[in-house]
Amino acid sequence: MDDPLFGIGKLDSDLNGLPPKKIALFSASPSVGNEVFGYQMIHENLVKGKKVLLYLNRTSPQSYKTEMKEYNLPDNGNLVIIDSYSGITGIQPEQSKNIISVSNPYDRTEVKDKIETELKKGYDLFLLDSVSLLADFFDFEYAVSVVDVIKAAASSHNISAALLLTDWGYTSQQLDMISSRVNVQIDIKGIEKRVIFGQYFAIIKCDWIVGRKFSSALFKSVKPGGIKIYFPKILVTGPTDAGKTSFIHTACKDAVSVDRIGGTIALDHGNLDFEGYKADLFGTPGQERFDPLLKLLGGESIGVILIVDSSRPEQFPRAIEMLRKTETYGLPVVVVANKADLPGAISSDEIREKLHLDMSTPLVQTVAEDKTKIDPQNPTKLKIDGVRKALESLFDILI
Ligand SMILES: Nc1nc2c(ncn2[C@@H]2O[C@H](COP(=O)(O)OP(=O)(O)O)[C@@H](O)[C@H]2O)c(=O)[nH]1
Ligand SMILES: [Mg+2]
Repeated sequence: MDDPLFGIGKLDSDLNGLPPKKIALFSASPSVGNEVFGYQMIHENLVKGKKVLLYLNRTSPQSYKTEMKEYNLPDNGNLVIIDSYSGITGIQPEQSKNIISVSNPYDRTEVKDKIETELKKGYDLFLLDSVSLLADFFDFEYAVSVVDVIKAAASSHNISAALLLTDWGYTSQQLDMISSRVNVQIDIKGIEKRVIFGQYFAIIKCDWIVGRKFSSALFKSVKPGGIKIYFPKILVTGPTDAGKTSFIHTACKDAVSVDRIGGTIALDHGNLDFEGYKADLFGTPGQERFDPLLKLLGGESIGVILIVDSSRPEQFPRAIEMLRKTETYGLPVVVVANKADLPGAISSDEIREKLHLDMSTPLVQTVAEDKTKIDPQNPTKLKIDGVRKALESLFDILI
């Protein structure tokens, strides 16, 4: 059977999942939640038929499962939970064969015993939510000793384990005690300046992947959906009538086009939600009279989709010029050769040559979904395959 996964595309592709006997630490600053990483991981592994055990002291099993559902990451009824929360609050613990109550959560020995005894029964994945609550409830040294119990059990029973920690201001010596015991550490932080602009995670260390540098990733926790890698700005540009608006409206359900100036739609915006990624797509106008706007529109983009009309190579120099004017030349770019259906459409190779693209720049052909429905006054829906391929190619470069 395959190793347990993180359930987050970037982590799984960077780390090849979480191998047995390995311990992962998700260490979050207090302003950002790490619990969704737990939901996502549990869901992914239950769906794959793995046996998952959760030690829970942060909330009740019931609200935990409700939260999972709100993110559309439900447990499939097979999740086993050691409930250390109900005992603290005095809430009657939920009766279920999959819930193991800690009768006296103040009893240091019972907590460890319950974890150890249950892990012996054989699980693929163990999740502790959370280490910081153990440290606050008992003391830091005790939390570390629980990690040691988990480490030993994971090692003797071939279990992958993940620990969730919120850094409420522990000393670096304390954090090192946990850090030095885990095999992979993922920090989850906010980009903060009085308000939180964004959230990101970064692989700080990993002892089973060598010689590779990891990049950090912006993310959003989305209900429903869970953790999505987030790209704040992707520019969609190209000459007039190439199909920019059509592309954005095909890619994004809720796209809006603003500034109808004399029948010309000038700007487009759409929220993209695609295969674990979220992005804001911004479309530029193509007409030269809007050129003064281009630099502004291109600002802060991190990637570009350059759309050309395959049947109008005479517009290609203009397409390149749009990259310069939006000041996005040199950013990761995917070229979309649209209108592949038109009689004058030239081949990909010719387009590549005329646009002076090197082989590392992806070129994807797209075409209207239904040629018979094309209205020259309005954008049209494009075939989804091409649009998906273009987006995948760009995300491949960006991530
Ligand atoms: N034949 C054909 N027409 C298309 C295709 N894609 C878009 N169009 C049409 O081309 C025109 C310009 O498309 P639009 O998306 O508004 O281009 P923009 O100016 O780049 O935003 C519209 O009339 C669309 O219906 C395609 O693949 N084939
Ligand atoms: Mg348009």
